[in-house]
Amino acid sequence: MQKQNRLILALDVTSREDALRVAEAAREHIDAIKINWPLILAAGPEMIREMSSVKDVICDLKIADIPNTNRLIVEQAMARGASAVICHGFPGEDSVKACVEAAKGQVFVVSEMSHPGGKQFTAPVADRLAALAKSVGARGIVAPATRPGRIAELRKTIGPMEIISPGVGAQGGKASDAIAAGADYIIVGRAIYEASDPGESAKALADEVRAALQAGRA
Ligand code: 3DU
Repeated sequence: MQKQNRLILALDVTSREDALRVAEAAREHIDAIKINWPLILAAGPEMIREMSSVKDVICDLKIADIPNTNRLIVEQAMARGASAVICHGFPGEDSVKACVEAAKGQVFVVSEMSHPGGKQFTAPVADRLAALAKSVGARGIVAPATRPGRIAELRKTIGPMEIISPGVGAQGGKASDAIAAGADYIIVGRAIYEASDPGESAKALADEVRAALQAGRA
């Protein structure tokens, strides 16, 4: 996955036409496309392959099952061209390990979720979920742009592993805050695909990220 714009497009649209339109418009300003259930259910799993010809695809299936089922799910996603998958950590070490093995390490584990309900069950165990991700050799974690302080905290647990961070825009988080707190990439959906000009919106976010990085270096 490139690390040029540090922007991952969450392509939660529900038709192939919209997916192609938004991906094409945002293409030069993003590093990867995250595909979740809405697009897969609406337009089929072949969207993974189709989008992988535009950018690297992260399959956000929030995988959360027993190890054997996790393995089968990850194999299907990778066989269609996914570069990485996202799984939950709460099913336990064996379940996360099965994902890591099947994806050859290309796994992001959800830690604290970004929505208000994320405080209820995920926040109290987020550091343990992040430590689990590290111990099984995952690539990184998903941490909330809505609570940048938590990104900085979780960074202490995982060291140089990657942090991808949703919650920018529609959920109230700011791209610059998430990057300043230590996120490697921000994940943005509605603020791009619901914009009247998705390409312009993606560009503005990528510019904001660049400015935050420069300010951090100054
Ligand atoms: O709020 P947005 O429209 O920018 O979309 C955010 C995306 O990130 C969406 O696909 C959602 O399923 C995913 N996500 C979170 O929003 C929060 C998490 O903790 C994990 C994933």
